[in-house]
Amino acid sequence: LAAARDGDRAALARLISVIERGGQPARDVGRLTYPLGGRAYTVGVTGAPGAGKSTLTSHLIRSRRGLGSEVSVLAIDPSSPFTGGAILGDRVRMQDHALDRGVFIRSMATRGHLGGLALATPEAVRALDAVGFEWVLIETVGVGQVEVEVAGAADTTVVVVNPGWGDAVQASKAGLLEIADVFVINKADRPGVQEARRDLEHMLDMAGLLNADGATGGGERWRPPIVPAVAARGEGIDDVWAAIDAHRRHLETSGELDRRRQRRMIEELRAIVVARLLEQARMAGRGERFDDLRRRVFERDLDPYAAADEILGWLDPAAAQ
Ligand SMILES: Nc1nc2c(ncn2[C@@H]2O[C@H](COP(=O)(O)OP(=O)(O)OP(=O)(O)O)[C@@H](O)[C@H]2O)c(=O)[nH]1
Ligand SMILES: [Mg+2]
Repeated sequence: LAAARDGDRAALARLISVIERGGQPARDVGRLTYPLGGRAYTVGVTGAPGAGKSTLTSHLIRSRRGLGSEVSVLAIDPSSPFTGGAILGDRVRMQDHALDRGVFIRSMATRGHLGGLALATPEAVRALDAVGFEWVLIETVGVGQVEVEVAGAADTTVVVVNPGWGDAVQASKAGLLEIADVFVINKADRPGVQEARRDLEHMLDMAGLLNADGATGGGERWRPPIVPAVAARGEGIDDVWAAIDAHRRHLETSGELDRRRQRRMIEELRAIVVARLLEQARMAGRGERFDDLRRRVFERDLDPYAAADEILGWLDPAAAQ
């Protein structure tokens, strides 16, 4: 950690590997990085496979580097057959920054980490925060619930869609509409941009009507802006940053940033507790004692709730994991 804070990028990469692998060493890293953080601002970039997230991210990096900020990127790899090539693709598209020491790009997969990506990602973000990155961009493919959750756990979430029939509807089905703070219609060099914009506006109107009783905690409600871009040509990048910056100002002036971060913290705490209980239950669910229980439930000697009570009784709250 000390080396990483001194700017040693290889040390930082190793630190993130430790977090990825999980277990006690990851927890030690977390204990050390946590008090050092709190300054980084996180931006999630998500969307369907191939929407142009990496291309956009690469330009977002370049643009913010132009202002002198240090930028890091976590590219989350859900390791699904869908996106098998994602890591390689990201490496290729982002190699422009390979020689820039103000940029750190890292792909992350979930391996040993208890709770998987949902828990490993905030831990990795805290490591990047602790070594002093002002910006942490998190690229995830919005395919599954966990990936959508990971992207939505950023301070500002950018959802990338493409022009063309139904992409907005697909985004909505994937749960991306709920987490979007900014929409980017990327590949705006293709036909259908106006239709995509209209679909998104329409869906935002509907969502606004559904929440009309306004449990917003006061203040102006944020309506996600819709920004066209041609990432492949670097067009629209300033507009995307302007939208992100505006959203950040909105969160900061309304007090919503702190509320969001608190909600996230509670969510994470809950997830840690659940993951640890599951792990303990998994351990308890082995051996003769469990076989016996299973047999009794199967023979209707014991109902499932009573069996669950019994299993909970086996768990050892003090067993640190
Ligand atoms: N026509 C056009 N193509 C683009 C644009 N932006 C990106 N692409 C192309 O779209 C393809 C996918 O781009 P990526 O940036 O890898 O997309 P991604 O969303 O990161 O993809 P995954 O991480 O695999 O989900 C590449 O061939 C890009 O060159 C654009 O604005 N217009
Ligand atoms: Mg990508």
